[in-house]
Amino acid sequence: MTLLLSLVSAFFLFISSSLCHPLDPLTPQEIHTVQLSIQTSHSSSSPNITFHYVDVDEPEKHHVLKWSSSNRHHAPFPTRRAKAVVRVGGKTHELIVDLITGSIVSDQVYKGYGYPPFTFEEFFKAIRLSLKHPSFQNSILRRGLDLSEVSCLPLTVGWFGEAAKRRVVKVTCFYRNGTSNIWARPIQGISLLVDVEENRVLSYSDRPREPLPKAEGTDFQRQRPSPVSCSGNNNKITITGNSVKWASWEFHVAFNARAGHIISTASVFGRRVLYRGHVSETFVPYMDPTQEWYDRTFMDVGEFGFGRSASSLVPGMDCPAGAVYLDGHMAGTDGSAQMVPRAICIFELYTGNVAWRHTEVGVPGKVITSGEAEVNLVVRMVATVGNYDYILDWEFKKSGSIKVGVSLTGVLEMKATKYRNSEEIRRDIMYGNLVAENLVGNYHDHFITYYLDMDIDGEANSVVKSELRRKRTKAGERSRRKSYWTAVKETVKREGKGRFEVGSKAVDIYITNPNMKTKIGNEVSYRLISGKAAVSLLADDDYPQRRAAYTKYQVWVTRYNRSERWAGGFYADRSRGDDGLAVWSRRNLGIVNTDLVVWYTLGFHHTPIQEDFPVMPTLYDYFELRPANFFDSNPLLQS
Ligand SMILES: *[C@@H]1O[C@H](CO)[C@@H](O)[C@H](O)[C@H]1NC(C)=O
Ligand SMILES: *[C@@H]1O[C@H](CO)[C@@H](O)[C@H](O)[C@H]1NC(C)=O
Ligand SMILES: *[C@@H]1O[C@H](CO)[C@@H](O)[C@H](O)[C@H]1NC(C)=O
Ligand SMILES: [Cu+2]
Repeated sequence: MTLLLSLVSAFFLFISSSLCHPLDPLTPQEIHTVQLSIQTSHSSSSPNITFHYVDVDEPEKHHVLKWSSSNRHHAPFPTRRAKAVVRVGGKTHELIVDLITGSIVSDQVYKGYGYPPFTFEEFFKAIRLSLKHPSFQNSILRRGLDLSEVSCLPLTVGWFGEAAKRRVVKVTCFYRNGTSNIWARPIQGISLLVDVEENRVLSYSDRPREPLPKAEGTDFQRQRPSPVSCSGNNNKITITGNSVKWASWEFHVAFNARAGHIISTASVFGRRVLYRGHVSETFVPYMDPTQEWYDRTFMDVGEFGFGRSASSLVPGMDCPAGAVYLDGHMAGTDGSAQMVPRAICIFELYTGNVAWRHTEVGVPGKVITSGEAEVNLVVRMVATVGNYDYILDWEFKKSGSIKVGVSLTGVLEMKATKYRNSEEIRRDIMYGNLVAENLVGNYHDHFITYYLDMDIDGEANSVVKSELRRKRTKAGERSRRKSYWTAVKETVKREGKGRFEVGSKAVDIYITNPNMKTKIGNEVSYRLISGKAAVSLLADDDYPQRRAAYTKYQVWVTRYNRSERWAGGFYADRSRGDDGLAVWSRRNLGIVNTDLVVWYTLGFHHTPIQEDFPVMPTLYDYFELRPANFFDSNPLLQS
């Protein structure tokens, strides 16, 4: 804190008293400063300003690096600013607020396609308007249902080539009457299109109805068993503000409404690995082309936000005993600070696996056995986006690996049907499977795309693609073998070639620092170990696919650019695919020995089954960033 005392502004001191790192998330006081400044500058319409994005305006990377490498004494604390996106009078404003003076640095109207994320209040408003709508009430009564047992939910509507000029949601409803699992009881056929800014229902439709699925067997609430304690030890984790030290790792954890948790400036044994990593976008398209379902093509991060969807973690269920919890702060619709208690947990995980071992019997008269149990550090959050729960883990290993995993659970999005048994279905196209009587679990995907600003021993990095290829032994080689395989390595020169399908082919991707060598001359690297192969199967000219074009490849590499963090573009709601990773990559910039960003997509093609009902057991996939010639030998023997 000594550095801060030398700075002049009293206001600055007030704000910074709890700040330790330039990438720290906005404090509640700072969020308040942003709210006040913007309301003051737009005072004539201030009651109607809605806040859609408020976050730290990310300081220039070189300022942050200079500050963190100077031991916090000499380099100045980077300028502390906030970026906000608000809607005023039907326009989207992008503002930068100086958090020291509280003044507006810039205020520009965004004129491109697409809209900022929805807020909770807008969703609630759409539900209230729907429940009050006379035609809707009539439909409910005509079906013999009790209005007080109806739950409605707004869904984003995507874009299908129309001139989108409104911020709308499509409201769809469910009948509780005896269950808390609303998703299992869709009132099929009714939908309302609601303009969340004009506060009115634009259209109403009640198509031929399907039977209401029954309530029995749909509830998933259970008495929670007492927590299993298999850890309970946090004295090896040091958390100062948002900075974490554990084993040989040091990193910074932040939280924002859009990405959820963010890992920054991660280093192992004092050597840099990852400047910044977080979920960048998701894409969840449903495979049902009918009127009620075709537009379910969600991009949850950009349309709503993983942080905004963060669930308060439940000790003993979400995180083991002994976990350390961090609260999350964000701006609500009116710009005021809101807190998510226990948004993030950090804990040591005894995986039950062996980190390394060996038994040696080759030494006469001895049996030598040595090894180590695997103990990792997990940074976790849970985003509950409507029906689904995403458990998002960053797992740090003592071996220098970072394992990034997602578990999917929650409730399927389901469609009512007249069928009660699969054998009754003859020629009807179902777009999914019968998971219970009168209920179809529709086919869909989950794509979760990560932003990974890799800095392997510094910013200047390259990407090397290593393909394992079969070779025939040549006639002259005088071998009794006919074939073998070898690794053919190639440095990827440009962004246009920095797109890979992994998982299905024998291809390894290395992020290397061509300027740094191990003692025996290998380029220091990290290897990307991919999870299951999963790219989008939709046609390139399908509208949802145009918006989420980045799901056509599982790995992309682009040159670092401070304004490129959201793979589907910043304005994802009703976007048209004219911004985002696939567009940036077309610039085809050189990516040799320069600052790089790797984008990785974890993908799940989900064909629902009965066990996914009424609530699904977790489905897990991960990728790993693993040191490869980064250390001179196994680092586990050094710790
Ligand atoms: C706020 O919005 C409401 C409803 O759209 C409108 O009637 C009112 O005039 C607006 N107030 C201001 C100050 O712009
Ligand atoms: C609602 O639940 C009650 C109690 O189980 C039942 O008697 C009633 O028929 C149900 N109403 C509808 C419309 O399903
Ligand atoms: C950085 O990204 C922005 C947004 O995509 C783009 O407008 C700008 O030209 C990029 N800068 C460079 C140097 O490529
Ligand atoms: Cu699913």
